[in-house]
Amino acid sequence: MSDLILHHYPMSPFAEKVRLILGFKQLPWRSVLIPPVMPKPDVVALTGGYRKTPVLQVGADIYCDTALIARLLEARQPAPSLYPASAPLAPLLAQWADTLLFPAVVCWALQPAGAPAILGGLPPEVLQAFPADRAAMRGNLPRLSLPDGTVQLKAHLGALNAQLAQGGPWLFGAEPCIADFSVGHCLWFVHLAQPVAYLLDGYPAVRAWLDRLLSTGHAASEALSSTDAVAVAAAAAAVKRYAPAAVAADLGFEPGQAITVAATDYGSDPVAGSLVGLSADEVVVRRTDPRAGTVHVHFPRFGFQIKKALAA
Ligand SMILES: N[C@@H](CCC(=O)N[C@@H](CS)C(=O)NCC(=O)O)C(=O)O
Repeated sequence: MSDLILHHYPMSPFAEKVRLILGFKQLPWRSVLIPPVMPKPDVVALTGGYRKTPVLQVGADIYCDTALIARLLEARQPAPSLYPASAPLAPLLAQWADTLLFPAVVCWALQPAGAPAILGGLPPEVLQAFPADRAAMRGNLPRLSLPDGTVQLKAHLGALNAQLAQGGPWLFGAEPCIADFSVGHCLWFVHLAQPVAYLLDGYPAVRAWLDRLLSTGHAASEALSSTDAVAVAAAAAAVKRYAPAAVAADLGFEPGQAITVAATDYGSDPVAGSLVGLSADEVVVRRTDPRAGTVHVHFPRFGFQIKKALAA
């Protein structure tokens, strides 16, 4: 039985990124289906407040954000690599897709003609809660209008199509890499919004590339309930497996210090605990939950703000 436990829901694009990476690396996993809106009591028992999807659990180690989850999976299964030496800019293109292509895609796919194909299967109470949940998660960030999002998405698709038409078969040449998975999960969302997926037909090299990427599949998974996943954490010793070995000096924080970590874009609910790992790439918070026990919650350093917790 695999110790990789993915907390996700089917229509989540960022979860699709991880599912495809698991397929690419042929890593079996356990699948915990979580609610697409708050409240998510079992997710929050593990993360301490982080509410985005997906989260990857390995025992009592909880990995937040797909940029970090991808690096963890690379450490677990180095071949085939997501980060080939021949494509040093691939992680930057992945970051662009995750932060700039993604909102344009959501705007296009969730327009009135596309939304039912994506959200139609949700229970009525979730569907009703969805707009207010996402508005609360966005906070003060403005939502892209359809005209703004469309013009951006078409420009992005044009550039991607030109790149793939000249080179290919993958974004950085002969093999898929992290950039393919980040761009891929975004365009998968357009593909899912069937009535408006015709947009992709205007970009034939992108369409063919997406079909190739999606044929990667998701590897084998086994279902697990979220309460059982919390019990897995409670039963596991809180061992850092792939975390930075220590709190590196000169990065502004001390080992054991009380801190909060929060995303700097949306869904920025802070996670509080003591600092047990810090590098230029990753921050690890140790916290104790009444049900999950002592867990280590891991975040990428980029896209997250660490704050010293104020004394009570
Ligand atoms: N930077 C994050 C973004 C994750 C994200 O925005 N996920 C969306 C779903 S695809 C989300 O959390 N939506 C709200 C929710 O699931 O509650 C990552 O790479 O994991």
